[in-house]
Amino acid sequence: MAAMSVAGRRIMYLVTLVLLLCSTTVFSAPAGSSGGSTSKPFGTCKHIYVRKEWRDMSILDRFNFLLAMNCILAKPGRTPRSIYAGAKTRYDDLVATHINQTFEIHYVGHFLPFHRYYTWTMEKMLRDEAGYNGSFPYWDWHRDVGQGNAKFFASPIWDPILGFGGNGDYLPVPVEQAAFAVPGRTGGGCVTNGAFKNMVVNLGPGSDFIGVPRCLSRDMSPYFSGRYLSKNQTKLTLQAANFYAFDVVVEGGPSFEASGVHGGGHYGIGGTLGTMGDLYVSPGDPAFWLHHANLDRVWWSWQKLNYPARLTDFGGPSCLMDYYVPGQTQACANATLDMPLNLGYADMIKANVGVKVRDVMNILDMCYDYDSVLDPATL
Ligand SMILES: *[C@@H]1O[C@H](CO)[C@@H](O)[C@H](O)[C@H]1NC(C)=O
Ligand SMILES: *[C@@H]1O[C@H](CO)[C@@H](O)[C@H](O)[C@H]1NC(C)=O
Ligand SMILES: *[C@@H]1O[C@H](CO)[C@@H](O)[C@H](O)[C@H]1NC(C)=O
Ligand SMILES: *[C@@H]1O[C@H](CO)[C@@H](O)[C@H](O)[C@H]1NC(C)=O
Ligand SMILES: [Cu+2]
Repeated sequence: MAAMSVAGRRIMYLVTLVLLLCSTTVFSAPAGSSGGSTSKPFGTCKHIYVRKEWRDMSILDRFNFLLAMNCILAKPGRTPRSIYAGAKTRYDDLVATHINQTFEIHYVGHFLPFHRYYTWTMEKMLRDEAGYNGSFPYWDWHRDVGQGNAKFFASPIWDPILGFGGNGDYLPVPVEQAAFAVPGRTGGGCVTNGAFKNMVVNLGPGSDFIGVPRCLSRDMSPYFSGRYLSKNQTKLTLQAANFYAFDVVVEGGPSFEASGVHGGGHYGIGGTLGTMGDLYVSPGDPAFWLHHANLDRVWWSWQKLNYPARLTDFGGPSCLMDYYVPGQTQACANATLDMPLNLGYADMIKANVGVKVRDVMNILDMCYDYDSVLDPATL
């Protein structure tokens, strides 16, 4: 116990230090910000940053990542209060953008491109505004799911000291919600340990832009993750013949009976009462970035299975759930590679208006890569 409190005090000391650096240090301008409007909004890569699984990162990188994330959580944001009254921090700039566009960026063809750019933006913010220079982490679901509750809860991702903290205490769901509760949910209360135990979720719940400041909560369902994040589901996902089919299998249907890997992470961590289970405000849980980085890795893995052809394979509806059904008329045109992606006040490419889907099709253009890809033949 003595060792733990020494570690605890050291973390407190370093958090204080980073918060100080965070508010005073000026970092280099983002890539691409010097050339004005250009056909390459991400600029020329000076370095390709390689993303790694959380537990494969060095202890120092993990430590610094958590500190830098706390920096973004504390740093004053850019969203004017007159626009979103509850947005206070740089982190909230990202959450507000997600809430604002909830029904424009899910169950559409550009779901994956938007979230690729969105996750890249968090990485860029950590580097340019919080001084982080380590690997950006992803969560390789397969290491934790499908082997029972104990294995899931013991994941180093939830480490109470060098991790994102664990589940919340069990809370029953209100009677009127019981029929729609996430199967296998086990928590619902505040996260009480780890690097984010004191964080405040300012925006939401739901689409509330004034916001009810509250704790980060988790309502884990190892069962749900086991069902939708096991190797068999990833294999099915990677077997999709074209992007349209790939997007459909990743997102699944809007029900717990027809989820895909995307929902497997959201409801496996957030359940019914947790932050990750809230469609609007889910990026309010820092675990969101690990899940979405792995989702992005699954897309990159799929692209690599027929490379470079799949760098331009894109499609799907441009408005919510407007999927093509033979014999029926779609309400909107399909999404195209020229579809703009808008990050509002979270944007890290200030000098360039108009990042489009085509700009994010190749992660190497965005100056990052993954240390490994998945192959359905070996899953
Ligand atoms: C950041 O990391 C990269 C790759 O390890 C390295 O090349 C670069 O010099 C580092 N930058 C700083 C400021 O430490
Ligand atoms: C994958 O395995 C899980 C756990 O056994 C099961 O619940 C799920 O239905 C399977 N999914 C597919 C796509 O086979
Ligand atoms: C949208 O894409 C689907 C699948 O490629 C296609 O069958 C459909 O005709 C397209 N819809 C429109 C409105 O272009
Ligand atoms: C909210 O989203 C709309 C697109 O639906 C966009 O035009 C607007 O700029 C966004 N507002 C902010 C503050 O991000
Ligand atoms: Cu989302």
